[in-house]
Amino acid sequence: MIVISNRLPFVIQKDDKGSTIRKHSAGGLVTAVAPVVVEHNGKWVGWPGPDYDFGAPLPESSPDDTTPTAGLKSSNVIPVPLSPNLYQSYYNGCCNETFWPLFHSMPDRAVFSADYWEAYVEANLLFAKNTIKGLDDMCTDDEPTLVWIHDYHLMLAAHAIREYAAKKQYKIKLGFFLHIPFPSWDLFRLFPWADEILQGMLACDLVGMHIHDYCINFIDCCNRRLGTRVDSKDMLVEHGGRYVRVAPLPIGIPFSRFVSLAKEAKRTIPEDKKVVLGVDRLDYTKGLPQRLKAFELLLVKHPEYIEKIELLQIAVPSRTDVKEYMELKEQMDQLVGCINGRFSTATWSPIRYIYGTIGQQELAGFYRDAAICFVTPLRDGMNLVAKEFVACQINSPPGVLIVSPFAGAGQNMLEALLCNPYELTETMDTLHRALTMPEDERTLRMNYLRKREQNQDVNFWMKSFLKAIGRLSEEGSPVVLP
Ligand code: GDG
Repeated sequence: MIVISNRLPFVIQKDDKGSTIRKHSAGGLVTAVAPVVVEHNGKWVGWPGPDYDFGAPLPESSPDDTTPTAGLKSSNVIPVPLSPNLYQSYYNGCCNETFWPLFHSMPDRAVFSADYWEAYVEANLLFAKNTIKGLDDMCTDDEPTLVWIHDYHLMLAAHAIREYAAKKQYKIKLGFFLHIPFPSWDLFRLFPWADEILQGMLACDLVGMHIHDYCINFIDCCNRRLGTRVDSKDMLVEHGGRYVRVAPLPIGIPFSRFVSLAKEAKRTIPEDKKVVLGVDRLDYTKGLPQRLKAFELLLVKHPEYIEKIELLQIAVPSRTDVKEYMELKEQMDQLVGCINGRFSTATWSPIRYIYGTIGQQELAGFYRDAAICFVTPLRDGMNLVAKEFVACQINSPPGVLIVSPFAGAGQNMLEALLCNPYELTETMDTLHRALTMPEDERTLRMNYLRKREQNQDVNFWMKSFLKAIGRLSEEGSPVVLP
């Protein structure tokens, strides 16, 4: 198995003494996929971070490393060299200023630039070339090698890999997973190089997305833009004499790890305190200003909550060199200041705002002890915070999850309270309903939510992906389209 993602599963950094070390990345993807790459002696292709000097030996994991990437030897890792200029235009430019807003259905924020696009094509080709190096080491005559490409950074990488494998007569299966939404045709068509993106993704055998709606959007775009024959019922797209399977494969979380973390976490929220919790990267897709305004409205309409509840918002700094993100930070600072200034008393402030990252153990404690988790993105591929919250809800009686229908999680976590974050009164009313929900209803809803996340955890997701790609015949043609 070869996994390709924009970043390696760890960042290579210099420590105080100038030695090169690995810094672990804690995401669910790494937790689930790294052990499988280790077990099968596979490879991981990705950018190692700005501190790595190309040509220098890659650091091995330290003997006391207990993270999921500990077993990844340097021979399992292929770092992709991207110059600072290329990285700027490819990653900050095309990925973050174009695809991120467009795919989150915010076209007014998207920048369309031929320079960015050129950098994106170049970077994708570099990722593909480095993957090809891995193929030479791994492809045998027996089992096909699985090449698993992750996310919107690498939508063009598959084509060159497929061509090379065909030339060498290597058996491979190419899989792609998109972690963000796939937009509707009407938005996708704004991208001037839409054909290339679709063709790039169709160079795979399987295209996985979080939910059915995104799959339908993708299939519709293939049909309308490329004129390909599609079967929306069986989710197949015919392309280049092959059939590409498109499948909803909602990602899960390492459920049992979060339960253990929650069991061990110290209590930092006193038992008599009702905390409404928000945990997000500071990103304009997450609906943070709307969330603060809905909370403010609650204090206006229901003054009985004054001195009784608190909004604890963790906002992790993200893409801090992009203008939109700097502006959002300013806006949040102002809103928090205004609301706290307006409602604070001598002994209480309504909002506790952490601009930074906290440890995962502490986070699990917050998830466990919060009365409500307030997940209100304007658009979100899935949203793992909603899932991590329910995993950590081991107290009795439990809290309540509020989730936006515009997050993938809002489509699958059916027992959560849904609210439209674009409408402040509805959001405020939902918050009030959650705060006053009877204990037995909370318990019933939470039990169902937890069961589903436990059964469909991140390992289940990975196995589902492997099963979906394994089901294809060698030619990639499981059924014939009418
Ligand atoms: C993309 C898609 C999709 C947050 N604050 C802290 C912290 N976190 C961790 C959470 C969670 C992760 O960050 C955030 O995941 P999300 O899913 O909410 O959002 P994105 O980063 O936008 O992820 C998203 C996901 O990919 C997976 O496919 O669900 O839709 O946008 O795991 O726990 N972790 C720690 N401290 C913090 O302060 N340790």
